[in-house]
Amino acid sequence: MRIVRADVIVTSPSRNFVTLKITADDGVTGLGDATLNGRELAVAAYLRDHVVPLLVGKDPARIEDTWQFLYRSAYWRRGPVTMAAIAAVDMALWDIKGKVANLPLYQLLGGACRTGLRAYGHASGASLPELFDSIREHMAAGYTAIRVQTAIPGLGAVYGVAASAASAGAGGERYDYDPAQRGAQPAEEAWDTSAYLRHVPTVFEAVRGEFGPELPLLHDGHHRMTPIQAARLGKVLEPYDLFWLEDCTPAENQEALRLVRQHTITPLAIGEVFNTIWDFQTLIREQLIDYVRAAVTHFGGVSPLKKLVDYAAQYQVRSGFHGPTDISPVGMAAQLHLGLAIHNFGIQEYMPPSAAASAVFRHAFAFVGGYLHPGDVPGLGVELDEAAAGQYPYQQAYLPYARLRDGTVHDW
Ligand code: CS2
Ligand code: MG
Repeated sequence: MRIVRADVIVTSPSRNFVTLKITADDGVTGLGDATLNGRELAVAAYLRDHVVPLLVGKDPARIEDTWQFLYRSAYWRRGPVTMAAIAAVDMALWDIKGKVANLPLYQLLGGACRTGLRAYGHASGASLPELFDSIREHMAAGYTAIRVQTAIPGLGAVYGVAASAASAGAGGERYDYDPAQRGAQPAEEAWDTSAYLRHVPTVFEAVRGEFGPELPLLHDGHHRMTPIQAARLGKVLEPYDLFWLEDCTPAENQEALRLVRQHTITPLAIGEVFNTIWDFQTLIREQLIDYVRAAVTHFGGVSPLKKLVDYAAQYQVRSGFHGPTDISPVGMAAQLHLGLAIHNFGIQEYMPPSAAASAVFRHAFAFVGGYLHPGDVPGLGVELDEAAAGQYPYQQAYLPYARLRDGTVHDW
């Protein structure tokens, strides 16, 4: 069997997606997600100009060898663009292997360790009543775990807080539907960490008051605190028994988490912007985190993400794979197969794809009663409707960025 062609498909059904489609000489095809929010075309070019020419003629069955070839022969390793490109190839080859074996991917990864994957959804509000309504909406939709993000008094738009329907984004979709906003320039948001640190504990106190002690609650600090600020927030949130506090501080400096861990027992999740196992090594080896947040699309694919969770398992660290709308249905499918097959599964983030995206990416995975299942279709279980994809040309879009009151650029 030989790869005869590989196509890079860029489409924008409510948001931009980059997909690699590999075709083998017997006509079997495989899909891979290469979507890097706000930098999509960089990965598309990396694939088109540098990777696709190297794939044609290769044996699609040699997944690990192809991964090592793409990672090592590039000489320039790691980084979000490179690893998203390699991820797409890896996913597509696993898709082909599943179709050839006539098995869903999770069966090739060792079979199911559970009947479904518990998911968490994104509730948010500009006020407590709006937040409570959003939590109820998500519970009514089946979610049994809820991420809580809230507006901050004195600040305008902040990460994760849906614009109510009235002031929704250009497509009429909720703000938290996708943080990347179409346009030629990124939106600037004001940020004030002290105001945030004063407000968030009051919100979790109110949510626990309203919904009781059992509902698993998650919160995303979205990389905005210094280590000591993160330690403080983790500590004051302890009475509200969070499932996790995510990305509490930028973790390029992994040692920074030692200070956080020293001061709080609130479980910590990190890693959605990480691209290789090296980014996690100290965090896992020193038990500085409890969940790995890597996503298959940004971590180089199924093959390295499996190695990461196997390493994490030695330290009782569990998976919490990143699953916002900028992970395409192809990427979501791939990590659901992996999540079903691993023992140390923790929880799966799930922002449902839009109706337009689901029409372009017809997917076998399903969300029922708060749990996800990848389906039992051979391979990943996603078919790309290229005619439909052609209806949605790429549109420039950027993630917002943040500035402090004195104008300093801050982590968004
Ligand atoms: C977020 C993401 O879902 C999350 O946990 O951190 O929404 C993140 O902001 C986006 O994926 C950025 O593209
Ligand atoms: Mg996050």
